[in-house]
Amino acid sequence: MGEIKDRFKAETDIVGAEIKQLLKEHGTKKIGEVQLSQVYQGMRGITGLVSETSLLDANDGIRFRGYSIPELQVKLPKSEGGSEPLPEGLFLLMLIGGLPTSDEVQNLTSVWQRRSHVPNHVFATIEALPIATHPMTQFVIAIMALQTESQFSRKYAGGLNKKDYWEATFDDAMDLIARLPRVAAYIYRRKYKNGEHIQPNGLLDWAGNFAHMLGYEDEGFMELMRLYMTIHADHEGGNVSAHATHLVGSALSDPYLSFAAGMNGLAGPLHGLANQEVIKWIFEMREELKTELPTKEQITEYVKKTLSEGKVVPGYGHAVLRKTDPRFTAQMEFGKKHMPEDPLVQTVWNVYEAVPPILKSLGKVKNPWPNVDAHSGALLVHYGMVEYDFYTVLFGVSRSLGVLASLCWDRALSFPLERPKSITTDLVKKWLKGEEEIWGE
Ligand code: NMX
Ligand code: MLT
Repeated sequence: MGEIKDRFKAETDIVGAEIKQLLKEHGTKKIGEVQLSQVYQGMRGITGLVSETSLLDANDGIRFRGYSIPELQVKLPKSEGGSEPLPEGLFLLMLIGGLPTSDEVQNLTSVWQRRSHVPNHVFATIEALPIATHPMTQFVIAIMALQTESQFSRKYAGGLNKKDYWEATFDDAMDLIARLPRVAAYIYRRKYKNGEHIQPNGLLDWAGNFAHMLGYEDEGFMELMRLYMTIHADHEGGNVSAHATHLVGSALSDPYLSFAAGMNGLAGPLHGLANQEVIKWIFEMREELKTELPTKEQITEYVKKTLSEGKVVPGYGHAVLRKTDPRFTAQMEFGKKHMPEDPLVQTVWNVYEAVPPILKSLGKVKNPWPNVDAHSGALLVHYGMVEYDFYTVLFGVSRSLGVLASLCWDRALSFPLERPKSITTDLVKKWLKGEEEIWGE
């Protein structure tokens, strides 16, 4: 653990010094102009954040410290006999910056195992909720219950020197990531498996142990979890869960409070909840059409019906991407390798052929291609995880890796409170008439 922390500190010191110099020399350089429409329309295209862990290209998709998903599938360490990357490796890459060795990854697995204890009051808090409570709500409440363990919060209350914020943040991030699989598995087993809980297996990696605690021992499912936890981990800094975590963290709210905020954002249907919406939509389509494998023509009609009801087609479109999401492609490759004959998986592929031309024909959808959520559910159903309300929790466990690594960087680089300026339409009207100025012009 000490070694990871020391390497992180050394790396952030170097980058921190570079940023200082860079701002000294180029701090007044403009990187874009803001149009009025962008202010009203979700700040699309406004560059306003720094997030060191990953970068999204509209056409190429996500790169983690410069590496694409197919590259990481080759270069990151795997479990013995496995072929999918271990998410521990991705975390080290995002946190420190270089490709880790197998020994480093194994060491992190052990560190997280040692830090994975979840206090009883967290389970008691979950138990106090009605069983019908959505798993994402249970997840967020459990994270809030875990906040009693925050070292940052305790140390800050005791008078923490600014220069030590990063270390308490780092310790909280490690503890929280280590504990999340146990919390998530507890919610799953409580809600769907009669409360028959499964103890952790200390011989397994972080994602493998998560699969085990969920109750899935199939090696195929464990491999899926390794891939799933890797590809959902980060999507640069502007997506709702990453941005919310960063924003709340900028108030020096501790990592538990900040991550819970991010997870509340992930629980929205336009963000992470889309993974449950996709499979629900496909199940409803199959039910209505009374077939396991609808034809492309039938899918086309069903998509048109969805749109005519004023709904979005879940799993399609993106605020930044303008091509098929490489995370969709990685899952499609997994499906081709492990379950090419599965009718649900084939349906996902048929939907992929049917939807883009229809969305294109609307003329307003900027990206008609599938995102990560269009595929994930069908792979999970294949291994028997049919409880789709739970899917966003899986996304959330994975997302902790990126947003908490980023939060460590935020504190190490001493990023300030985030506080953009807002305006009113009344001010805009006066500004357009030349009667008032907009601050910052
Ligand atoms: N189905 C129907 N209409 C769509 C879709 C879609 N999949 N995607 C975009 N549009 C509409 C959008 O609602 C908007 O319509 P209007 O002007 O009537 O309000 C118009 O197209 C322009 O939107 P865009 O600029 O293309 O998309 P935006 O950046 O605003 O939103 C999403 C991005 C992801 C919110 C949007 O594409 C969407 O709602 N997709 C479906 C939900 C989904 O899959 N979300 C998961 C995203 C990935 N994740 O995990 O977070
Ligand atoms: C994500 O993974 O966060 C989503 O693709 C949404 C986004 O990037 O805006």
